[in-house]
Amino acid sequence: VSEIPATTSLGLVFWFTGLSGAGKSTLSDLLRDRLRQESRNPIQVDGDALRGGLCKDLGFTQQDRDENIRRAAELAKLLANQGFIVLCTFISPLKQNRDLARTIVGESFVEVFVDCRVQETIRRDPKGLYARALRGEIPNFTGISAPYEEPETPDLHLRTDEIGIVECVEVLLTAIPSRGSK
Ligand code: ADX
Repeated sequence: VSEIPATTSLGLVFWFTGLSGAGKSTLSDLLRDRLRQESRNPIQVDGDALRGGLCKDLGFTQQDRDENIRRAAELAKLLANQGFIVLCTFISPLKQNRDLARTIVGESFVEVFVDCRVQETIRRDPKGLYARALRGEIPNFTGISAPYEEPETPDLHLRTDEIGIVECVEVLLTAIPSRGSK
């Protein structure tokens, strides 16, 4: 676990990247609850939620995903600059997506690789999307018919198919600077 620079005095952006079904939202929800208990200031920015409104005009081509990530990162930056701990959950499949988000957000950006084997996400398939994608019903589906480039040097690497979700949240909590002093 790498330490986040102590200069990050304001907000923080946890950017969860990983396959659909890898556990991004589950982790974000649990971390949100833990942070609330500690009277911190968590706020969630989620792919499915944004796509239901702010990013309704976007699909899943590479170009649309680029724009989806750009908007999300700009929103995260605004919120982090106001002191929120922002929990962003986006597949963000390409290195260029994550690099853009990092460039927009700046030094408060923490890339979290939510790592789960595709065989396991297919087994979990919480939304039934993998089954449909495997039948060829969803084009450009990440992990099946569209690429996911694994982060090579994420700030945090959580293997959700090997360690428990509670343990993952502990790792995330320890990465927050000055925890407990707020
Ligand atoms: S991203 O690639 O632009 O970062 P985002 O995280 O916003 O994706 O949205 C992913 C969610 O959209 C998935 O969890 C899934 O519910 C849904 N989805 C629908 N179509 C696709 C697709 N072709 N590829 C991936 N996810 C899809």
